[in-house]
Amino acid sequence: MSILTILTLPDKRLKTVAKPVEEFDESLKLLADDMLETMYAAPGIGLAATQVDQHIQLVVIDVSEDNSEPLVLVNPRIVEKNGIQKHEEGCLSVPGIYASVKRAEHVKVSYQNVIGESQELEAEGLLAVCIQHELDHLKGIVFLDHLSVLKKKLALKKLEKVAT
Ligand code: K2U
Ligand code: ZN
Repeated sequence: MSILTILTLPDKRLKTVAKPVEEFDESLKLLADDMLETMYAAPGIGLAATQVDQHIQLVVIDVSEDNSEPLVLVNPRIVEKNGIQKHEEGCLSVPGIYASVKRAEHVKVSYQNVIGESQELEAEGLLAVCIQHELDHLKGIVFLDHLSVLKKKLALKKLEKVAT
């Protein structure tokens, strides 16, 4: 297993739209394992393949207190969402920047597991936030893109300072 390099803004590769996974082979399993190890080491509770410069529809998530409940979502898509919640978000690709983002309170996600079996998951609260945050990454979207023009500008300016 390996710790992978996480892309950070302003890297344009974070804007790449990920392609569907078609081959459920050993390399997919290895990438998912490396992403989980990278996420736990960060530490984080989610990581999208886009963030490690692998532009396929794959995310890993673990919102448990003791890193005991890893989720590997392949070709995930939200099939139902309702309610609204606001949550302070950060991002491993936007170090040191935090902002409140509005998202759906409850989501139903359809996805495949790492061996290609179709699955469905319902989530609310922090898990729902994390799922929406990670699926945004697969569309080339970071949480700053949900902010007002002014708030995003201020955040990017702060990011520049944090980076220098
Ligand atoms: O995509 C990422 O960078 C992973 C995020 C996922 C996330 C962001 C906001 C809210 C929920 C999940 C990282 O895990 S950010 C670090 C973090 C760590 C613990 C709790 C919340 C956020
Ligand atoms: Zn993120």
